[in-house]
Amino acid sequence: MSEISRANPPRMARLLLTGAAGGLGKVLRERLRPYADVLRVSDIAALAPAEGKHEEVVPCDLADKAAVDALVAGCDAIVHLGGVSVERPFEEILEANIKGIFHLYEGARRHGVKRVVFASSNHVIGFYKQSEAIDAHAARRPDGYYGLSKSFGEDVAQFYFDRYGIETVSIRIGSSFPEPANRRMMSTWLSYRDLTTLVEKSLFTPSVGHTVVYGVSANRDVWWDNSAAAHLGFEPQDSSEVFRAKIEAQPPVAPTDPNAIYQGGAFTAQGPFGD
Ligand code: NAI
Ligand code: 15L
Repeated sequence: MSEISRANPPRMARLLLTGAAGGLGKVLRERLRPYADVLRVSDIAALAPAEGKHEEVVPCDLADKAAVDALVAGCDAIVHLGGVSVERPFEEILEANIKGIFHLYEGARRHGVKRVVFASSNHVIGFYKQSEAIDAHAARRPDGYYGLSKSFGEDVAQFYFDRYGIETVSIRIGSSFPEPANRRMMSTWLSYRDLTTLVEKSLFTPSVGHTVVYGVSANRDVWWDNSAAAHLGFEPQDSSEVFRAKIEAQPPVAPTDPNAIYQGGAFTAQGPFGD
């Protein structure tokens, strides 16, 4: 698609941002404001107060179906970041991520929401080796309960498109932080600028059906091929290369370390919990 004009941005009446108190939520709360008359921000954690009449703050636990239904009512589109964002015991993931995404799409169906941008994760394919190159059609290989929940989320997105026509872009985010923290993230890093562009394109590109796209910057060594999502026109502008000297000054990683073997890195070796 053509570039989205930030000087004269496309607008909708009300956009919902879940997970707005989190790391990426705080970033996107600032950057998505121009795209809606009202940005409704939500989280289970404390949120900064609404900034004027163009924001609504709606606390909500994604595990609470009735609360999520009320949260979604009146929204044109949803950017869904909320949930447990790391590997945790299954019961925690079940409530926030698995029940949470079901509640979100049920609300979307009931209230006529047309578009969802889902923060999926590279951990749906985390058990591929770093020596492998994959695209969005590669069979999923989740690397834990967290990856399983994101894999389920992508299936929910596909189902609600096939059955109800609700369109979704599932962004398999790599590692989106101010800068890469280790050698693996030299490949998986997604800058906040590229994240923002990808979310914008995911919101406004027409006819996306259910599109799966890897959220990764233009790093030197990327494992993920986004040709299946070419219709989004996502062209990342940043690269982890500017951090290479800093990262390579870190102690070397043993070749037997999951961080050096698997695309999902250390997530592949976490849990099970409580045995
Ligand atoms: P984060 O952990 O900082 O933010 C997640 C937010 O969800 C938190 O503010 C948390 O309070 C909220 N949340 C948790 N359980 C909830 C519940 N039951 N009800 C309502 N809200 C709940 O994570 P971050 O880094 O901001 O990531 C945002 C999204 O992107 C997450 O879904 C994460 O899985 C996904 N993602 C992030 C990546 C990254 O590199 N930052 C990589 C891949 C995926
Ligand atoms: C994720 O899915 C996590 O939410 C994030 O905290 C990072 O660990 C990231 O993946 C990653 O793989 O680096």
